[in-house]
Parts: sequence; structure tokens; C-alpha cells
Amino acid sequence: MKKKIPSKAWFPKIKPIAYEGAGTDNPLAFRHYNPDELFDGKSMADHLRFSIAYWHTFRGAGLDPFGGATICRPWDAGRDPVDVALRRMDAAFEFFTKIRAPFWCFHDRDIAPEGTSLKESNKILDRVVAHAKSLQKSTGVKLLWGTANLFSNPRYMCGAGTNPDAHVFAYAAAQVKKALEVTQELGGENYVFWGGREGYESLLNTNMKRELDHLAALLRMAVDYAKQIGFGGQFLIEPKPKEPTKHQYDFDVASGVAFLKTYGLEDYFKFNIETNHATLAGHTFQHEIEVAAAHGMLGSIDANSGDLLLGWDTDQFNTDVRELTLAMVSILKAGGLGTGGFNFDAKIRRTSIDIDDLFHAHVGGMDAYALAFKKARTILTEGKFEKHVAARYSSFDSGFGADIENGKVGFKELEKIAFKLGEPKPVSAKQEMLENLLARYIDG
Ligand code: XLS
Ligand code: NI
Ligand code: NI
Repeated sequence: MKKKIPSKAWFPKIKPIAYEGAGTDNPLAFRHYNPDELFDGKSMADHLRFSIAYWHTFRGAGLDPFGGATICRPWDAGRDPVDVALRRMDAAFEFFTKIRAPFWCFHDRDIAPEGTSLKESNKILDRVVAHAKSLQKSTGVKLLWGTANLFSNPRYMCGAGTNPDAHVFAYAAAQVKKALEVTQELGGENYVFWGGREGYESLLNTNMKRELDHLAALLRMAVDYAKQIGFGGQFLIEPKPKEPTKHQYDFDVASGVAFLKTYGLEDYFKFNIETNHATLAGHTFQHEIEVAAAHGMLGSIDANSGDLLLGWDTDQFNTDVRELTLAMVSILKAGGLGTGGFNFDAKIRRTSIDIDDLFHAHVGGMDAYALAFKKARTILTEGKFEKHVAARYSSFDSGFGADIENGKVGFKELEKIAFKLGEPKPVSAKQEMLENLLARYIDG
């Protein structure tokens, strides 16, 4: 990655964050994330592919349902929203460079304001995208994924692809078309669908089957259009069980897999798994990763965490090394994220109003993932858990166990075996022993 920083400095007091090692007490240095360090001949930066989420880091103003903006940024001052958007983009690329993130992600409406018509919105978007393209070129920062915001504007209050009004569906389709084009223009490696309002509030006014068919139609059109324009990025579905709607159709990875397979779309999509969405669905982060990996559909990660005491998507920076190590073990075992990466879909709290809070937040998040990455590699190299799991299932490696897996036996054959062998002998699952072993890796 080139290190050139855009000329006007929006963060004049902050130097590019350096790796200083675990012993440093400099709060704005990396203790574990050493982007250039090689692991299996590949740099840590290339293994982790960290990405900054434009909507939180450059559009987050600290609003909550009880109060307005608390966070006010110098680049947001100005009358002309397009000028502000261009200036904000400069600030963003200075941030990406100084925090040493190789990627960024955006929604169309985060980076450019809407005009008074779709045509005008597209024109404004083109201007901002041209600016982003030149900043990508001068800094070397790349686009991990793009997406369309199909949830904020009131036209989408009853959904986009699942809206009961075909006119809204058409508008959403046109917006996705344009978002795909600009993602391609910026060399985006993936394209995400998070169905913010693709769900329902009440079944009294909802035809669920038609909504599901329509959502699949929208995805099918995206796949077809990508082929037409030669967009080679990976499509990703980002599941979330609720919020903003009461029930969202892409509830979790398992329901997403079923949906994609039902509509014959499984070859074109993988999953973008967000930690806080996993926990809202009543799963662990690692569970969602394992489900996606089991189907060969692990795509990318929206890196954040929730709060055990709050029942909504708090999108916090994750510094829980235990949770992240477990996730990282599953990701590495699955062969990594391919074109995906770790995108910080996370926001600072509304009380963290200083500009350097943005840096503290990302430094902590990046360090936690980097440490988890190293611990997971040690765990996998030593292979103790894998050895235990392999032994636990070894009765299926040969004999009638292998015949069960290969479909060579049925009830009759197994009945004979059960009569002959008598009562099976219970075997301990050794959970506490393994938890203690994990604790040793986490502490050490
Ligand atoms: C919201 C989602 C959203 C997606 C992109 O909860 O996480 O930010 O990542 O539309
Ligand atoms: Ni997300
Ligand atoms: Ni989210």
C-alpha cells in the first residue's frame, strides 16, 4: 500500500499509527497489529484485510432515539452538501491511511447526498465516486465492498425488494443497478445485500410468500446485471434477525442458506457475518461462521460486538480476545475469507466526541483481531482441539461407521449390529478440560 497522505490534514495531530509491540504504553500505537509482519509468506495486512465502514466512521453523529447529534466534525461544516461530501471523502482517506487500513466500505447514500430525482442522485454519486477513485489511486486504499442504502429513505418504509408496491421495487432495482456500477468503477471486491427493511411488522398486512419471491427476484436481477456488465465481485448476504423490522427474512446464516437454495441462488452468494447480528439471533459469532463454512459460503466479516445487557445492534468495537480467537480459529480452519475482510461495522459511543476517539476505537479493534489471529494460529498449529475432535468421531472412520457415512448400510444392517454389540459405552465429552485448555491459550 502506498503511504501518501492527502495534502489538507484533517487530523493534524495524529501521525500514522505505528506498531510498537505489546510492551508499549502509547495508546495510539499498535501492540499486536504489525501490518508488514509475514505469516506463511503473507503479510498480516493481507491476512486480515481490515476495512473502515464509511457510515459509522464518517457519518456517525451520535444520534439515538432520545437525542440528536453529539458529534460534530470540521469537514461537515459548509452549505453545499456535495462540497461537504467531497471534503469528507478527503478526511476519510486521510483516516484510512493513518489508521493503516487497506480497505473501506460504503453505502451509496453515505458518500453522496440524494438529489431531487433518481437521475440527479446518480449524477451527484458519480461526482463523489470520481473523487473517491482518485483518492484510492493516490493512497492505495481499496474498496472491500459497496452496497445500496435501501432502508433510510421513507420510500422504503415498507421494504425495498419486499415492498408491496411494484413502483418501490423498481426504484430499489434502479438504485442497486447504480450501486453495482459504482462498486465496479471503484474496483470493489464484493457487493453486500443487507435487507434492512426486508421483513415485516405485522402478518395482518403481509403476504410472506410473495415478499420472499420478490426478494429472490431482486437478487436474481443483480446476478444477471453483474454478468452483463462484467462485475466479478462476490455477492454477499448479511443476515440480521430483527431491527429495524420486527422480523427480517435473512434471519441468520442458516435461514439465508435455505432461502438461497430454495431460489437456486446458492452459487452466487456467500455471507457477510456480523458479530452483533449473530448474537441478536441468539447465536455466538463462531456459530454463524461455522454454519457458513459448513456450506462453503463464508464470505466476509462485519467486525463489531453487542452488549449483553442491551437487546439491539449497539455496533461496538470488539476487544474480547476470547470471542475473537474462537471466531478466528473457525475462519482459518475454513481457509480464510478469500475476497472478504474484517470490516469495522462499529461506532464510537455518542459520548466519545473527540476526533482521536475514532483512532482509539479502531486501534483497539485492530489489535484485538491481530492478537486473536496469532492465538488462533498457535491453537491450530498445536492441533490439540482438532486431535480431540477427530478422536471423538473416529468410530465413523472405518467399519460400519464409515458405511453409515457412505450410505452403504440401512436400518436392517444397523439393527443386526446393535443386537450384536449390545449397550454402547458412554464416553466423556471432556468439555471442562477443553475450556481450561482454551483459557491457557487466551491467558498466555
Ligand atoms: C446494519 C448493518 C449495515 C450493513 C450494511 O445493522 O450492519 O450496516 O452492514 O448495510
Ligand atoms: Ni453490518
Ligand atoms: Ni449491524
